[in-house]
Parts: sequence; C-alpha cells; structure tokens
Amino acid sequence: MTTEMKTTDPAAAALLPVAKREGIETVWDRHKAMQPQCGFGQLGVCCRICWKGPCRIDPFDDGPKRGICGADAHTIVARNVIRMIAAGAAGHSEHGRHIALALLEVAEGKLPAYQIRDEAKLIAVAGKLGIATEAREILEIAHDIATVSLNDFRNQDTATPCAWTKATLTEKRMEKLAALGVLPHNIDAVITQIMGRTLVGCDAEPANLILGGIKGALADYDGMSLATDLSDILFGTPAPVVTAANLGVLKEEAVNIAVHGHNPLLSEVVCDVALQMNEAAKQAGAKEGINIVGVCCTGNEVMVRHGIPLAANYLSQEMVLVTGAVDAMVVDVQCIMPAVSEIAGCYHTELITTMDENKISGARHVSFREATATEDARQIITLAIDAFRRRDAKRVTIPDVQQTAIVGFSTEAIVAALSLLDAEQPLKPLLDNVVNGNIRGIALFAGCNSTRTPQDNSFVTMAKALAKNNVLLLATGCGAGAFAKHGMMTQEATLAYAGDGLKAVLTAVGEAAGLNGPLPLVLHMGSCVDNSRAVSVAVAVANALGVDLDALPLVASAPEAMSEKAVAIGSWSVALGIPTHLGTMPQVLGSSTVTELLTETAKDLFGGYFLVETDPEEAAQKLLAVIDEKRRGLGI
Ligand code: BF8
Ligand code: SF4
Repeated sequence: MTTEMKTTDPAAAALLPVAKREGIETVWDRHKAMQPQCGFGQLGVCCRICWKGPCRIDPFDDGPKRGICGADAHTIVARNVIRMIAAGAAGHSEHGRHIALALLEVAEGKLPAYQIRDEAKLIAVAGKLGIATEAREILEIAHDIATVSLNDFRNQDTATPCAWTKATLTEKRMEKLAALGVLPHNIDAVITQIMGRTLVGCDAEPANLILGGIKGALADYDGMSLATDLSDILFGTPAPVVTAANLGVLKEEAVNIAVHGHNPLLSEVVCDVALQMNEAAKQAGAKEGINIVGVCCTGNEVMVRHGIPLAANYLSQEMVLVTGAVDAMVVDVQCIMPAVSEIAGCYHTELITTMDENKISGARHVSFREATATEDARQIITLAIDAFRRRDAKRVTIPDVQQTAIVGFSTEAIVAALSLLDAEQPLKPLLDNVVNGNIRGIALFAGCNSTRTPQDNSFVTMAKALAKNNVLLLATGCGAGAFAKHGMMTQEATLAYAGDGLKAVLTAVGEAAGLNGPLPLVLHMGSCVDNSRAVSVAVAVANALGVDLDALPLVASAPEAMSEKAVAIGSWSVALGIPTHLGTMPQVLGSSTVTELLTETAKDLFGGYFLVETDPEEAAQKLLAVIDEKRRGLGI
C-alpha cells in the first residue's frame, strides 16, 4: 500500500478521474495541497487560547519551552486535547438533547410526525432508569423518561451522577469512576467546566486537566447513551435487515436523495414522506420513484433501522455528488464537508441545510422544526424532484459497485439471536464460546476516515487479521460504513475470513436465526452515538461473569480517527476500562507527560488505555496480545 494511495474503496477510486476531468477538487487534492502540515499542531504544542499568542513550544531544539504566559508543553497539550473532548461531548449530547426534547413533546401530544414506535424498548428503558411502568399510560412513561434524560443536562447536585451513566455501567465501574472524581453530574456543566478551566491562567496541571477531560468524555458517553435509546423508542430498535452499500445504490431512473449528517429526527420523516411522494417523482419522469440513500451517521441510523442503503462514509461524501446522479443532498449536523456546497454547485444537485445552527455558504436552507417536520420534509422532497428535472443524463456516472450488507445488530438483536440457542440464558452461548476460546475476544471498530491513511484500508486489514484469529467484530460509524462497502457484512465474508472457532459460533447463531448460514463477519451496531450499544453488550457480559469491564477480552479500535467526537469516544472507552487503539497519530505527542497519562497511567487508574499504532497489521497483532493478556487475567 503506497502512501500515495487515496482510497481502497473501488467506487470512490472509479470517480477520481471523473472529478479530475470535471475540474472538481476533492478532499485528497486538498490534503496534498496542505503538505507539509504544521509539525507543532501535529504534536499539540501550539496554543491559541489567548491573544498574546499564538505560542508554540519547540519540542526538539533550543526554541521556547514555555508560552508567553508560562504554560509549558504539557499544559498546552492537555488543554488542547480536553477542549477537543468538550467539543465532541457537545456534539453528541446536543444530538441527545434534541431527541430528548422531541420525546418530551411527543409525550405531551405535540408532534404529529412522530410516535412511540417501540413500546417494548420504552418499558425496558424505564426499567433501567428506575421509572415505574405498572398500570401507567405509555405517554406518561415516555414523559418521565424524557424528564429524567433532560435532568442529565440540568442537575446541579455534584454528588448525584448523571442518570444514564449510572443506569448503564457496572457497579464496580461506577465505584471506580466516583473514587477518581470523574463521574459527570450534568453534561452541560461538565462541558462548560472544561472550557472554563482551560482559559488563559487557569488549570495548569496536566493530570488534573486530563481527569477533567475524562469527566467530559463520560458526559459524552451519557449524552450518546440517551441519544441511542431514545431514538430507538421513537424510531424503532434496529433488527437484522439486508441492504446494500456503496455508490452503486444510486439509481439512474430515480430521484436520488442523500441524507447526510447525524440526527435521525429529520431523516426519519424524509423516509416516511418519500413513500407518499413516490408518485410525484414518477410523474416527473423518475421511473423508479424516490431513492433515499445515506451518508455518514445519518446514513447509519436509517440503514440499521430501515435498511436504507448507504452510499458513502465520511471520506467519499464528495464522490456521492460527483456521480452527477444526486438530486438533493440533505444535511443536518456534523461531518459535512463544506466542500460539498461547491461540488453540488457544479451539478444540478440541491444541497439543503436544515439546522439553523449548521448552515453552509451556497446551500439552500430549509429550517427544520419537529412541529412542522412533515411539511419540511415535503418541501425538501419537492426541491429534489424539481432538481431531478434539471439533471443532465450525460454527466451521470454511477459506478457499478455495491455490496450486500446485513446490518442492524442492536444489543437487543444480538441477545434475541443468542436466545435462539438458549432461551433461558441468552448470554450463555456467547460466554461459553469466549471461555472455550472459539471466540478469543471481542473488538469494537469505531470512528472515522482520515486522509492520513488510504480510505477504509486500516479497517479492512485489521478486521481480516482479527477475524482469522477468532475475534468477534462489532462496528459503528464510518468504520461500519467501511465494512459495509467492502463486503465484510456478508455471510460470504464470514466463510472467507473467520477462523474456525468464530465461524462455528457465527454459523450456529445464523442457522438458529434461519439465515441458512452464518451471521455476517462484522456486526453493524449503528452510528457513532450507537457505540453505547457495544457498551451495553460488554456490561451484560461483565455482569454475567461477575467482573468489571477492564477484565474482559475486549478492545476498541478507531484506526482512521479524525473528529473531536472520536477523541471523546476514545477517552470514555479508556475510562470504561477498554484498551483502545488509535491508527492515526493523536495530537498529544508534544507532551511526554500527557502521552504517558493516556497510554500508561490510565492503565493503572482505569484498566483502559490508548494504544497507538499506525500500521494496521501491527495494530491487529498488538490487539491480539492485549486480548490474550486479558484472557490470562480471567484464567481462561
Ligand atoms: O459520528 S465516524 S467521520 S460521520 S465522527 Fe463523522 Fe467520524 Fe464518520 Fe459519524 Ni463519527
Ligand atoms: Fe500563549 Fe499562554 Fe496565551 Fe496560550 S494562553 S496563547 S501559551 S500566552
């Protein structure tokens, strides 16, 4: 694999010459133009926190060792990284708040476009949060759930931890986090505190800063946990569904609408309303009606819940437009490259922003409100149909590349599949197979794509190496997108790449589930906020074994991480006791103290720690060694 290689995604690669011919600049062109990138920034030693700066510490030669205020490299690096965590936590928890507020209004009978679609999940969530359900109306229970969730943004009693964190972790983990003083009591307060303590002239002790960051990361966990479960209540809990991934899911004969971003509140209604407007699309000449496809995590949300095909993960979002076949790209929040505006402008494509706090120059803005969701979705789809009429067939290039993907493995779906083997104790088959070594360990792949590595390559390389060694693979976010596009969420992939033990287990469960073959090699759990699903599987396993999370042969990996949200997720993963691999260089290496805190000290405090390895083959071997160490610890 040459460092020159941009992507291992054949569909994206097929469109690179088209982009070139059309004079369209891509993320890879801009990456190249950005070289060489700033070494100070890469090491995390550049500070712009006040206007006496920017200051930068010279880590090698005899340049300045302190900023103008006297902050050293350790303080600067620690402040920078925890501000990233705060931003990530803000993103995920804003998403969670949005859903919680919607649930509250649904409970008050105010939002006609939404309903409680999963009452069983609602009852289960109420049980988890200690909310009474006996002889109560569903909407009343929903109201309580929304109120308890929103209280995680309101509580001022620092001795009372956030409800969702408390409800979803092991008792031992709660005790450990409480003893370290890192349990969040209020998501907003914790994020605010990070911003406050990192102002010029505040917290200057690296370890104290990092612990503050860990608290922020746990606030991120809390926000995403409630985002996931409340979304399930409103839109349904994912169950296995067969769909497809990659640019070949676009259709020449359809009005193609790409939903992109993160929050399912809008995309769900777009999917619903599209069904009603199919005829209008056909009348406009689209023989196949409306075709909704997903990009990034909005894509994952509708993919795992409804089997909507996924067109692209993060790094190839521009290529979706370069097909010339997209009539509207509808975006909400997060991970939308501003570049899509210019590319949409090269075609007939309507780029539609929908959230008032997330606009892009050159895009059309349709202000989305839950109260008028149906009308808003209708307006958006009408714009797409109008754009379809303007589509230039000569400029359409849809690569004939797509892979089948069996997706939708929520915790509930996994437990349901396992219960076909043992109805009384559904987790037992999983535990037995971990103990007997058929399953050597479990790896959760999460996180983004980055131009620092050939797109998707690290995910696929690592997954093959781990599967061969009988590691059960879970995935979320753009990692899941990568696996879906590369055919790793198929039964064929299990047959081709799984070691004998893993193959036997996946086959036993798959056969019991009536799939006439194994489960797919990688289980798609959903979007990035759905990382909380992987925690709930891990907590169930830990509780069944009577151990804490850090004892499990469980690892996480973000081989192509880039977003501040990934920094937040990685940090709570460490705090929960999970050894967490990063395949891109984190911007902390300018401080030996911070690096040691995150890779060594964390191990003593939490049992989890960061492990950095940019070579995917090496990384897989290192994770196998970690898994074996954990197995020895359990005496298995
Ligand atoms: O939340 S994996 S590039 S799309 S940040 Fe973004 Fe990263 Fe993708 Fe989803 Ni997650
Ligand atoms: Fe420089 Fe200190 Fe200001 Fe940072 S806070 S820019 S190190 S003077």
